[in-house]
Amino acid sequence: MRIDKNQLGDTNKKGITEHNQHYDFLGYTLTKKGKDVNAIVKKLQDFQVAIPSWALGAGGTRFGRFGFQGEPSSLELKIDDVGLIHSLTQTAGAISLHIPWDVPTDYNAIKDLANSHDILFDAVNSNTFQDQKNSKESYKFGSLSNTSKSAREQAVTHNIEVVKIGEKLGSKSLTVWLADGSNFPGQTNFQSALQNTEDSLKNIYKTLPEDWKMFIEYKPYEPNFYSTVIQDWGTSFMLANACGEKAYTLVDLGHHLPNTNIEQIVSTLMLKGKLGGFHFNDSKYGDDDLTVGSVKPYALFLIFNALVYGMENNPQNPYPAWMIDASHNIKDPLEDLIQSLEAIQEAHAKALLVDQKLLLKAQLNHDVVKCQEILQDAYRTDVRPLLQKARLNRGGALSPIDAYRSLKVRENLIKERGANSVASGL
Ligand code: RM4
Ligand code: MN
Ligand code: MN
Repeated sequence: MRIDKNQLGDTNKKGITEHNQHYDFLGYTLTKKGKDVNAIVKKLQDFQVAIPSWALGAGGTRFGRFGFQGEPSSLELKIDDVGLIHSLTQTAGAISLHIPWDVPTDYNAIKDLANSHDILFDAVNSNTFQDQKNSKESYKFGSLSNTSKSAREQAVTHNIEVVKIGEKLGSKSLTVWLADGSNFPGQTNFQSALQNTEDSLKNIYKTLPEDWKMFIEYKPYEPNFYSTVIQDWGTSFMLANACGEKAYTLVDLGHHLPNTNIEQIVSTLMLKGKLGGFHFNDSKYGDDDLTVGSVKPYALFLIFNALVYGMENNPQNPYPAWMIDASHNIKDPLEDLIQSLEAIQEAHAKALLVDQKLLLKAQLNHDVVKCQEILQDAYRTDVRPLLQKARLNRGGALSPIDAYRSLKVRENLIKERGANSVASGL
C-alpha cells in the first residue's frame, strides 16, 4: 500500500479550517514575541528522523511476544512501511539498517525502492550481541572485548562488512552498540576488557572510509547485569577520542540510570564536538523503549533545548544523526512511530521557541525565577499548529494518526501481507 497526496488532501480537508484559525492565532502571538514563525516551520520541515529497520514489527520481552498482523517480513516491505510513515508525517525521511537482520540482496532495487519513497539510508548498525548461524566464535562472553583474539577478530570483521554494506547504499556512518560486559563480580578483568575494546574499535576505525563517521553507543546495563564495558558517555567519549576525529559518542535516551541529567551530557558532548548520533525513546525504569514523550515530555524538551542550543552555537559538532530506537510491545508499530515522531517535533518546536537572548540575560543577572519562566513559557506553548503547518507544507497529513486510521492502513497491510507475517529483528 502507498498513500498518495490526493488521498491526504481529502482527509486533510476535514480539519483545515480549524487548523488555519489555530495557526493564525499562534503565528500572531509568536510574531508579537519577536519569533520568526516561518523560519521555525522551515526548521521543523527539515528535521528528519531515521526509522530503524527492526522497529517495524512487534517487539516483545523475554516473557513473550504478541505478534502484530500484517508485519513487514522483508526489507522491501520494511522500506514500504517507512514510506507510509513518511508520507503521513513527512519527518521519517531515512531508514537505519541493522545487520545481519536486514541485509539487502539486490542493492540497486533496494536503493530505487527507498528513493521512490524519498527515503535515505542513515547509519548502519552492527550486531555482535547475538551469535549468528554457523559463526565460528561465540559472543557469549563478549565481542570486541572478548578475551579470545579470534572472537574479537570476528567481531571486528563483522563491523567492517557492515560498513561495506552501508557504502553500497549511501550510508555515511556506522553505529556500534556493544552488549559486552559481565554478569558477576570477578567474572572479568575491567582493564583488559576496556583495552581490548579500544584496540578492536581502533581496528574498525582505521578501515572507515574517509567521509564516514563511527558512533559509539553506551549503556549502563542489560544484557549484562553486573558491568558493561562501555557503560556511560565518559567511556564512549574516551574511546571516540582514542579512535580519532571521525569517531563520536551516540546518546540513546534509554541508556541512562534514572534521573541522569541527559541535557547536560548533550551539552558537554556538543561543546567538545563529539555528539554524533542520537536515539529517541522514553522510559520509566531503564531501557524501556517506550514511545518518545510518553512518560517524560518535559525532560525531552530540556534535552532538545540543549540540542537546539548546540546546533546553533557549536559549529565544531557535526549535525547529529537522529533515530528512533524503540520497541512496540502492544501498539501497532506504525502508530507508535507516528506518535514518537510527533513528540520529537513537539519538543523540538518548543525548544526553538526558547528565547535564548533573554535566557542569557537572566542567567547573567542570576535571575533564577526568570530563567525558569523563559523555559516554561516555551514549554507551555501549544505548538501543534506549527507541526501541522510543517507537515502540510511538505504534503503530509494534518493529523497523521487520524489519516492512518481513516485510510485503513493496517487493514490494507493485513490484506496484502496476511495475518501471520512476522518481521525480523527484535
Ligand atoms: C540496544 C541499542 C542499540 C540497538 C539495539 C537493538 O539497546 O539501543 O542502539 O541497535 O538495542
Ligand atoms: Mn540505541
Ligand atoms: Mn537500547
